[in-house]
Amino acid sequence: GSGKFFVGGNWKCNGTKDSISKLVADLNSAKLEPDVDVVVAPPFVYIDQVKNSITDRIEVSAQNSWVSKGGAFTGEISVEQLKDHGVKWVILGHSERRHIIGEKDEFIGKKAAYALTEGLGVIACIGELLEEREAGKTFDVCFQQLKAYADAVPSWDNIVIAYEPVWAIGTGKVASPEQAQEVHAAIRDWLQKNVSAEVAPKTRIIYGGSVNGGNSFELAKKEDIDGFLVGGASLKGPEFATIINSVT
Ligand code: G2H
Repeated sequence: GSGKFFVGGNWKCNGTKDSISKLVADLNSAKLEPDVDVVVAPPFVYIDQVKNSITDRIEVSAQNSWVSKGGAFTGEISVEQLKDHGVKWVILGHSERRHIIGEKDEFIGKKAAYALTEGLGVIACIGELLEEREAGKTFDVCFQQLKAYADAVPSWDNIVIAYEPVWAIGTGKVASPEQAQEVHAAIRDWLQKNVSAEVAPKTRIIYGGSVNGGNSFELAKKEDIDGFLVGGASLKGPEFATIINSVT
């Protein structure tokens, strides 16, 4: 793989003050391999609680951010507000925001550019739908989504790419290590040809989609899989720790 192994827990729209307090306690007491960047992304309203209770070993991410400076944007949360809470990362371009909420490539690229300019790290998600995979368009779709980031961002220094095939998200149908590796290698090749020979080897490309404590070890062995973005299994402290510790 490239760079330090990176594991993110995307809690999505889950949790209560009580359940999150238990999850944080479990994570604080878990034994985690030192050579892994670990990030959790709680819902906005619990960021303060998590930030105030979680070990410094684990950084906090948001699940979204506004596309520009805050102001008259009802219902949005600005990058400045996230930074005010000590948030270090933001997940952008998640398939649930693309396909349920309707966010488009260009808007996502602008969000990434703004967050990076303001100093947040960006977990930039991409991934194809089942019908796109079946039509042989997996690479086309991923490259188009990558291009939207590449056209907008000022630098790739603080970007982690998350490849999340939509058919594997929350379905229990994980991509095989070979399927994931094939796309990760293609992404790295795309970076090499379209961004730079320097960025390609050092950018971390993580896999997301039904990762759990039982499949993470085999996936982590693959050359171009540099970590994971974990949804459902990140809500269970011990299982999330197992996934973190699958670093090879
Ligand atoms: C993919 C993933 C986390 P899950 O969305 O981003 O979720 O692990 O539940 O498939």
